[in-house]
Amino acid sequence: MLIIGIAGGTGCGKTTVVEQIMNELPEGEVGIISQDSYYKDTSDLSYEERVKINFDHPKSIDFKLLRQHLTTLKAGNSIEQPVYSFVDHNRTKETITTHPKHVMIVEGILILSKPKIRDMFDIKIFVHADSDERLIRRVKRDIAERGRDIDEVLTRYQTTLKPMHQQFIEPMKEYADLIIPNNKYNTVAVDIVRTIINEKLN
Ligand code: UZR
Ligand code: MG
Repeated sequence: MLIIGIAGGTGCGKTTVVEQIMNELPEGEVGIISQDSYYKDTSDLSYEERVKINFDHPKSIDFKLLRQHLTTLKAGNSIEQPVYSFVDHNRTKETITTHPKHVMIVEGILILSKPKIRDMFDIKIFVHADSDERLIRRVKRDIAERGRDIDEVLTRYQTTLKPMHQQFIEPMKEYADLIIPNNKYNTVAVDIVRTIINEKLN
């Protein structure tokens, strides 16, 4: 099994890069794990309390469960990947059965921040986009898809997203094998990653 970790700040285009990598690869050979699925269960908190959680700090993620799941997949067994709701800021009751594949992609803002997780990746990728690009994408997405308003998004960006990015995300570039410049969608970089994966599959 080849495990690829894809990190990068919010709005850098991780999800798009992953989708493009998966496109054209043989169907059923590549699996995906999203860090978002591993936000800690916060059912014991009220909605008002959950909104105040710092979702950009590594401590909001259940890395223990993520590591357990990666180990299980590596051993050839399936896992029940939790499903997260950004609207409720909480884990849902559903899970997605995720089967081990020849290639597993793990994506998320903080996935390179823990050495034990980092060491499980065969290839570590950091997707870079300038902070203004990321903010623009974040504003558009949170309003369109995650039920936020502009004030909420901008305040969160200034008070939380930016400082957490500087502290926990940007420094992880140091551990990357590959940094994808993604201010504009980067087809060449995606082709390169796809080629590496295809080589492993053959
Ligand atoms: P990407 N996030 C939420 O907006 N709500 C939640 O309940 C949990 C997470 C956000 C999180 C982070 N920060 O910036 C982003 N906040 O999801 C990571 N607030 O997702 O890499 O797709 O931007
Ligand atoms: Mg994403």
